[in-house]
Amino acid sequence: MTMTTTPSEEELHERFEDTIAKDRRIEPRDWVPEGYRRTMIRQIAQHAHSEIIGMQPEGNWITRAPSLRRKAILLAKVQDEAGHGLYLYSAAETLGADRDDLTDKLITGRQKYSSIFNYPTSTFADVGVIGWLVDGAAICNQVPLCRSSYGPYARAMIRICKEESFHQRQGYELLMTMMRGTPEQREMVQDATNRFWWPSLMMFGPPDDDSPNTAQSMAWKVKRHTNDELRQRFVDMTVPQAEALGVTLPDPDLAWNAERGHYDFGRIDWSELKQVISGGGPCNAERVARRRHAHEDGAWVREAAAAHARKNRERERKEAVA
Ligand code: BYC
Repeated sequence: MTMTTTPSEEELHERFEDTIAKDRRIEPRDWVPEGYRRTMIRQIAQHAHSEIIGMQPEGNWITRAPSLRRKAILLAKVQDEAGHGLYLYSAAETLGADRDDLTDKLITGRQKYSSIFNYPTSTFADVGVIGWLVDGAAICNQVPLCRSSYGPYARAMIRICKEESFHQRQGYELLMTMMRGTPEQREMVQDATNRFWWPSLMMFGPPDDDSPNTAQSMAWKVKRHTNDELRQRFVDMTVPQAEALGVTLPDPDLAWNAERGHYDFGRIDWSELKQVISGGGPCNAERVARRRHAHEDGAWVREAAAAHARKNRERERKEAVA
C-alpha cells in the first residue's frame, strides 16, 4: 500500500522556486506563494483593464472614419482589443480572481489601467499614431511577456502580440498615407506625434530606481526586462521609423550615442505620469465614467445570460434523472 503525504509549505516553496529556476511555466494547478498570486492578478488585471479602457480613445473615431475601409479596419481593431481584455480576465480567473470583483475595482477607481488611455484623441491622425506608437510600445513590452513564468498569461500574450503587430502596421500605413496627402494632413500627423510621444515613453512605467515591483517581478520571471531597458529598446526602434515617415520626434535631446550603441533621449516628466496614474490625467474621469455606464447598461444582458444558463442546467439535470 502506498502512503500519500501532503507536502509541507517548505516543499511547495522549493518546487515553486525550482520551476522558476528551470524556466518552466507555473500552471493554475500549481501551488504559488501568496505574493506571486497577488502580483500576477495585479498585472494581468491592469493589463485587461487597459485593453478594455483602450477601446475608448479609438472607438471615438469609428463613426467619423474618413472611408468605409478605414471604418472597417478600426472596428476590427477595437473588437480585437475587447478580445484581448477577455483572454486576460480569463487568465486572472485561473489565479482565483473574480471577474465581477475586477470590473468593480476598475469602475470604482481601485485598480489601475495604462496611463496612455487618459489622453484625448482629437484628430483622425491620432488613430494612426496610437497604432504606430502605442501599439508599438505595447509590442516592445509584451513580446518578452510571452516568456512570462505564468503559463496562461504567457500563452495569451502570444496571440495578443500577433494581433498587436497587425495593429501597429495598420497605424503606420495610415500615417504613411496621410504623409503623402495635403500639408494639413502632414501637420495633423506631426501634431499627433507631438502629443503622443512622451506619454508613449511613460507607458513603460516609472524609471527603474523608482519602480517598486520590478526587482521581485524579475526574480519571479514575470518580467524579463526592466522598464528602462524596454523604454530604450522602443526609442531605438522608433527613431528610424519616424525618419522614414518624415515626422520629427518632439525631443531636442534625441541623438545617437555611438559609445552606448543607443539613442540618448531627453528627461521624461515623471510628475505627469504620477498625476495621470493617480487619476488626474486629462480624461481619467471620463474614461472610467463611460466604462461604468456601459457596465450598468449591460446589467440586463448579464441577468438574461445567467437565467439562460440556469435553465440549461435544470434541463440537463432533469434529462440526466429521466
Ligand atoms: N500606467 O513598479 P512598477 C494596449 C503602475 S494595452 C498606469 O514599475 P510593474 C492597447 C504599476 O502598475 C497595454 N500604471 O510596476 C490597448 C504599479 O502599480 P501598483 C497595457 C502604471 O508592474 C488598447 C506602479 O505604477 N500593457 O496595448 O513592475 C489599444 C509602480 O510601477 C504605469 C500592460 O499592461 C502606466 N504606464 O511595471 C491600444 C503590460 N506604469 O499596482 C493598445 C503589462 C506603472 O503597484 N504590464 N504603473 O500600485 C507591465 O508590463 C507592467 O505592469 C508595467 C509596470 C511595465 C506596466
